[in-house]
Amino acid sequence: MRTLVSSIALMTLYASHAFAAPSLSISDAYARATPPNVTTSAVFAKLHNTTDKEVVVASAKTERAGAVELHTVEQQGDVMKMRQVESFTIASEATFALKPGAEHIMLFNLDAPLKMGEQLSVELTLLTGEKINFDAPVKKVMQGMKHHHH
Ligand SMILES: [Cu+2]
Repeated sequence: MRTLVSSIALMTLYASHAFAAPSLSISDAYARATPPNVTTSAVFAKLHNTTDKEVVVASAKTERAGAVELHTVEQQGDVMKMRQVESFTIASEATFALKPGAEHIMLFNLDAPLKMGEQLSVELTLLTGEKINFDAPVKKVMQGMKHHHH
C-alpha cells in the first residue's frame, strides 16, 4: 500500500495538471438502507486527503435524493442533534471519517427506498471545483444518532 501511495505521489509529480490524481481517495463508503416510507438516509465513508494542502468538501449530491446536506452531530444537553454545516475540512494527508453519530452526508427526498445491495453513486464537489465520484453500497446501519438515551 505504501509503495502504491508513493508511486501515485511520484506520478503526480511527473504528470501535468491535466492528469493530477484526485485530491481525495474514498474508502469504506456505504449508505443506510431505508424502510418503506422513509425518505431520508445518510452516506458514510472515509475521505483521505492525498494532497499536502487542506481539502474542503463544499457539497455533495446524488441523483436519488432531492436534496443533500453535509451534517454533523452535536450534543445538546442530553440529546444528540444533527446540524447542517457548510463544509467538511480535511487536513493535509489526514483521513476524515463520515460515520453514524458524527459527520455524515444527509440525503432528503429520496425517490425510492434505498435497498440492501443497491449502489448509490455520490458526487462530492470540493471548494476548488474538483469533483470526486464514488459508489456507496446500501447497507443496514444502526441509527447511531438516536441511541443516546439512558
Ligand atoms: Cu443528518
